[in-house]
Amino acid sequence: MTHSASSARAANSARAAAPEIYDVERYRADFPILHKPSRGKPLVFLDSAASAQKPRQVTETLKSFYETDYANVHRGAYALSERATARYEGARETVRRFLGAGKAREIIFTQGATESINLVASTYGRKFLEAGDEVVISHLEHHSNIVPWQMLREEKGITIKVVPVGDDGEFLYDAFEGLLGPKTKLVAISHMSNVLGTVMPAKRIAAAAHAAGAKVLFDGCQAITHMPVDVRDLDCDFYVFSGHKLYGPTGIGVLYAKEELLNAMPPYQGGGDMIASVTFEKTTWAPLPAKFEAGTPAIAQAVGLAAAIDYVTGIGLDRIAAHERDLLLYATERLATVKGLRIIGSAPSKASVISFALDCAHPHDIATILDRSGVAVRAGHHCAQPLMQRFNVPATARASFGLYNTRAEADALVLALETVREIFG
Ligand code: C6P
Repeated sequence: MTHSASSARAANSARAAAPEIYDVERYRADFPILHKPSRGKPLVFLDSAASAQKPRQVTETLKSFYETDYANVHRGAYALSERATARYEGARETVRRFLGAGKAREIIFTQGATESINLVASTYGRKFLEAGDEVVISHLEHHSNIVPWQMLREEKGITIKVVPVGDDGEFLYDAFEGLLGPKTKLVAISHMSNVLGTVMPAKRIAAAAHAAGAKVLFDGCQAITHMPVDVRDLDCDFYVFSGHKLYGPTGIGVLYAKEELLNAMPPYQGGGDMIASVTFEKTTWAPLPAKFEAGTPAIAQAVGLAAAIDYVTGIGLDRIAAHERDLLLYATERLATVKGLRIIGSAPSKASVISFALDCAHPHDIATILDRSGVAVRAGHHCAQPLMQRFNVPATARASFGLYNTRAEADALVLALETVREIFG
C-alpha cells in the first residue's frame, strides 16, 4: 500500500470515529418560535426549565395525528380507533425504551410530574404508610414533591424528614444516610434541582434507601431533559417526569413504577377504562397499565411526547448534555463578570440551570428589564419556597439552558444584565 493510500484510510477512519459536531443552528431551525422577535428584539429564550419550546417534529406529529389517526383509544372496533390505540400504546413503548424500563405496563401516563407524585402519595402512600413511618425528602424539592407528603402526613400521621443542602447547594449525602432508619419507608428526592441545577447522586441514594428497607421515588422533571436516565440502572421504584419540559406537549406526564408495586397499589381514580367489570355490588380492576389510567387519556399528547423523545434521542442525550455543560460553564464564567451578581448554587455536580441575585435589583425587576431586551428568564420562588428560605432570599432570577441555546445567548443575557445595573445603579 502506498503512503498516501494508508494516510487516506487513517483519515477516513478518524472521521468515522470523530463525534459529530453539535450543530446548534441546525437544531434551532427546528424551533420556529425561536426565530420570532420578542419586544422587537431577537428572542433569547432562557426558561426551558419552566417549559421547553417545541420542535416542528412534535407540532407536525400532533397536526398529522389529529388529521389522520385520531379517535378515542381502547374502545372502538373501527380502523381509526385501532390506529389511534396503536399510536398511543406505541408512545408508551417509546417511553419504556427511553427510560430503560423492563415492561411497557410499568409506564403510566399522567397529566405531568405533579399528578404522578400525587398518584404515588394517594395510592402507595395511603395503603402502605402508617402513623410514625418516615418519608425522606430534601431541602431542594419542588412543592410538588413536598405538599403531597404533607397532605399524607395530615391524613396518616407520617413523619417527613428533610435532607439538608450545603451552602453550594449540594445534596449532603452523609446527612441523608444519617436520616435513614428502620422507620424510613420512602425516599422521595428530586433527581435534579429546578432552582440550583444540583444533580443528585441518584444511584447511591437508591442503594442506601433500599439497604434501609425503603422504596425510592425520583422526581425527574428536570433531570430527564439533561441526561440519559435508565430506571433499571438507578434501581428506583418510582420515576416521574412531565412531557412539556422534554420538548413535548403539556398535559402529559409519566409515572414509571416497578410492576409489583403497581400491582399492589390501589387505583388512583375510578372511571372508564380502568375496570375489568362493574356491577353495583363489586368492581374489579383492569390489568396494568389501564388500572391507573381512568377516563379518556391525553391521546395526542402521548403521541406528541413520543415524537419529542424520538427528537432528543435522535440528537443524543449525551451530546445534548455535553452542549449544555459547555453553556453552563461559559455562562457561569460570563455572569461572574457582572458586578454585584451572586450565583446561588454551585454544586460540583450541576446541570444547566443558573439561579442568581443582583445586589441592586429584585429578581422580578431583573426579569422585567431583561424582557425588554428580548431575554426571557424566570423570577420568583420557582415553587421551592423552603429552598428560598434556606438561602435567605425572597426569590431568584433563573436562566435555564436547553438543547437550542447558544453561547451568544449567554452573552446577550450578560449584556442585558449590564442594562439592569445601569438602571438600578
Ligand atoms: N418546575 C419550573 O419552572 P409539572 O408542573 O407537574 O409539569 O412539574 C412540576 C415539577 C416537579 N418537579 C420539578 C423538579 C420541577 O421543576 C417541576 C416544575 C417548573 O421550575 C415549573 S414550577
